[in-house]
Amino acid sequence: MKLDGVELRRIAMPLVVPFRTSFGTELDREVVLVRVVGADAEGWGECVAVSEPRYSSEYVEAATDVLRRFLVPTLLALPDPDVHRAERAFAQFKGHPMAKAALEAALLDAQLRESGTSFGWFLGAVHESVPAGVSVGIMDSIPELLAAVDAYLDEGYLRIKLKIEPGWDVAPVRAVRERYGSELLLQVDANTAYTLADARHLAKLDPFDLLLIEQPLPTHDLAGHASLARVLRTPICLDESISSAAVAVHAITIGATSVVNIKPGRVGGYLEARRIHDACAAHGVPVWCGGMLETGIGRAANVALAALPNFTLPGDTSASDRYYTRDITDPFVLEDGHVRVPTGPGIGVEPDPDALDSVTLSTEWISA
Ligand code: SMG
Ligand code: MG
Repeated sequence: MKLDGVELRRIAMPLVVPFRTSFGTELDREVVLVRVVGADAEGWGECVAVSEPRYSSEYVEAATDVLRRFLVPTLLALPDPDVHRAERAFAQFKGHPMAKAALEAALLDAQLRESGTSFGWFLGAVHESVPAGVSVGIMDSIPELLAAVDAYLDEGYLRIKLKIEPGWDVAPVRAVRERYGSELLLQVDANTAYTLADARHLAKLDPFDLLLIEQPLPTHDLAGHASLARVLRTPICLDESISSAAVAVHAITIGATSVVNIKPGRVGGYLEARRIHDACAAHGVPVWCGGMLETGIGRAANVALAALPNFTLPGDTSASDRYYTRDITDPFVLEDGHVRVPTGPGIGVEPDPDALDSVTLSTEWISA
């Protein structure tokens, strides 16, 4: 497809409630949106990098810089740009998967809109809607946590994920398990907050029959996760560690992970995300779709991905109102605990121009 240029748009969206994890507290979601403009269609992508390099090394300003200086010019220089050629061209630059994923998603959206096909169709979605879980941040007290979980369960969320850190782990898990009983699908996410020396402590979570413990140890410590897996009964699920299909296969093979969280931004795009899905399926390892507090743009694409067959656990693909009072697209809503997969061309949703303007901090245009 012939490209006219690419717009980078910085937005800031206030979250409905602060989101506290073991690495920090988010109050506002600062996002770079990418718009790829072609002769016959345009497409949108969302960069999931956060404001500071605390989840991973990427952050908004760095992602913008690498997009502006390296990725967008590389895309615009391709004689016949398409998503597969773009992915290969981006590979010459090390790292920056979130920046690459955003531009790849915008290009893919444009390509699919041009051909009138949906993200779900392209990726191989087999469901019309996907089960929604919700990720519940670290709170100041157990009563406050239980009130939040009560409200989410009332809304219909099918699975609860508690963010944990040293000092906020066994007690909140026990409180939630005792209040809602053994039926509740419950899991925890440590975002790398522990070390192998905490293995005995983490084993205290075993009696609570968690679906999984997500990323207890540092990002690059696959061997440590394999050791921990031999001590815990709770299955380990890697998030931060899984940067590619090759790493996923390695982690599975050495016994470091028995469930995988897939986030397209973390792995460089939807093409690699689908490869991870396929590789995990081939190894009999279930996957689920992670979340990075996306707006409707990123959420639309994630929900399509989550409709692939090996996404057998509810994802962090919550409804728009869990994050934002006013999303920039038509909001994603919960219907019986599920979120509907868009069926229109591309990601199937559009930003609302007024909503978008009201949150825009800056835009820049890079011409072909
Ligand atoms: O999008 O609902 C969401 C957030 C889910 O907990 C969530 N994400 O490590 O899985 C994770 C965290 C990272 C959040 S960083 C902003
Ligand atoms: Mg996580």
